[in-house]
Amino acid sequence: MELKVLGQDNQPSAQAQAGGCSSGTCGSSEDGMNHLPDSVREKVHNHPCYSEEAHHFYARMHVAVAPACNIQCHYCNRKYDCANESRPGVVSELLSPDQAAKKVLAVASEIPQMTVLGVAGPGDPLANPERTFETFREIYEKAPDIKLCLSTNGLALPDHVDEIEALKVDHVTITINCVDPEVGAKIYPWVFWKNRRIKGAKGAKILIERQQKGLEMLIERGILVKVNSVLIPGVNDEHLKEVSKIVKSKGAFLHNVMPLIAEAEHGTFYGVMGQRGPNKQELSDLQDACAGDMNMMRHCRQCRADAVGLLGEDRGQEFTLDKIDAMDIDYDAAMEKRANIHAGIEAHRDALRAEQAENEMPDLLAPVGTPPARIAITTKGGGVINEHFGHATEFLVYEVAPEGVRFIGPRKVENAYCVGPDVCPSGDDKGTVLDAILEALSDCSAVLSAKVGIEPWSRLEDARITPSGEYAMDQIEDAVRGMYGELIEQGWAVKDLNVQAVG
Ligand code: CLF
Ligand code: SF4
Repeated sequence: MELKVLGQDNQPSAQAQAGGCSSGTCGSSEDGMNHLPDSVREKVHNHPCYSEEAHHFYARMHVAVAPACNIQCHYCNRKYDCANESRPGVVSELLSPDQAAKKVLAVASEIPQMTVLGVAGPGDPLANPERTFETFREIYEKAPDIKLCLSTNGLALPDHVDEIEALKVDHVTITINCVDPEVGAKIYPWVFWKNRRIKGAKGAKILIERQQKGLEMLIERGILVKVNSVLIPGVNDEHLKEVSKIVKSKGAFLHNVMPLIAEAEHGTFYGVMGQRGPNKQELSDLQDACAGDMNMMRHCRQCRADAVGLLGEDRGQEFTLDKIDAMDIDYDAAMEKRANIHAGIEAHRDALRAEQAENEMPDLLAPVGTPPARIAITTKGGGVINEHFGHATEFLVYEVAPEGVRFIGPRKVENAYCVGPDVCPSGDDKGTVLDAILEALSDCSAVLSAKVGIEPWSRLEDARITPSGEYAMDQIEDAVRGMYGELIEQGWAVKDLNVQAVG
């Protein structure tokens, strides 16, 4: 069957065939949502963070309108974006609400797959309520087809639930790292509350109470809540299981456990004190432990506060203020085009599901007891293997076992191995970039790309990672299953999954 999705030029391409995790083991996969009421499915089906499947097809954007913050986290340096949703060490350009609204209309016109506008920093959106809500108000009035999304530390949340509801901000993320003030005192040195700086466990207690109250108020009003937690080994790792239980019991929709990234050069308290982040296995073990209680998000990319595009890509440079000023935007016309394109994407997803339902899958992919393998893939979106190894800036890692396939998470590589003849690294530089990729994939037994060059091919083989270009344009999960079969036939050596730090 020929299936069409949009490429970066927004023209339908015949390259894509499928999308998402069909195993139902990803907490936020569409299959895992069949039990949800229609009203909730409607809120989730095209939100790239709330649905793992949707993130192959739909994009989000953030506008950095909120500079101030009302608490201090030990993993934050105010020179950078709020680390509760963003990758540490990244600085976004601050916009006024008017500039932000203009940018949103420009992006929505140029990238019709963009369905969600989030405000996530660079400080705390609700410590800057006027700027945040002015931005939302403008978008609510001018672009009613865009979903609004907000991320907060929760301290000011109960004061703003009415406005959140009135502006139809249907998705709110609260970063909850603890429910015990003694644990909180190790994460938050102070909170700024009622014009006073309150330190230690006393301050953490206020923050926790406000977060929980805000969560309950949002749930009462039918607003979807995602909870982010930063996993800090030795501080809140065991404790997060209790956090997950509690937020689930109160009605949170999704839990996103993110790894602490603490680098001394970022100048954060944890970075300077040498607090380590979790390794890949610690992160996925904790996500698994929490998954018994909760839908888990595993596809978070810890975006910038001004991110634009599909999760994992950043098209912000296409929408700088000078470029936006030069654009002539007819949003009514854009909305019509967007509606048509969204209908095409949904038809495509329906066709995929129908196709998957027709394909008879064996109950077991291999005899019981066959060890699981981790397999990395490269994709530009659309749910297929369509990215060259040398162009990838991230790898998606899947784990496949006799019982099925599940998504483990993305692995970012700081530099593409080869981004074109002008900037392609050479000699030692190329070797260094490749070393970093091999390290990122050290727990994987195979990597599937649209194409793999000769040099990386032999380095991958030396590292006992089987490269393959045979699955180009295949649906991701089909390809992963196929490669698992090949590995079994070859009698591959199982990898040690206890690997280096995430990040
Ligand atoms: Fe942005 Fe966050 Fe809304 Fe998504 S991001 S405010 S819920 S629209 Fe998404 Fe980015 Fe992870 Fe956030 S991948 S950092 S979870
Ligand atoms: Fe930094 Fe965000 Fe924490 Fe505020 S809430 S201190 S901006 S990480």
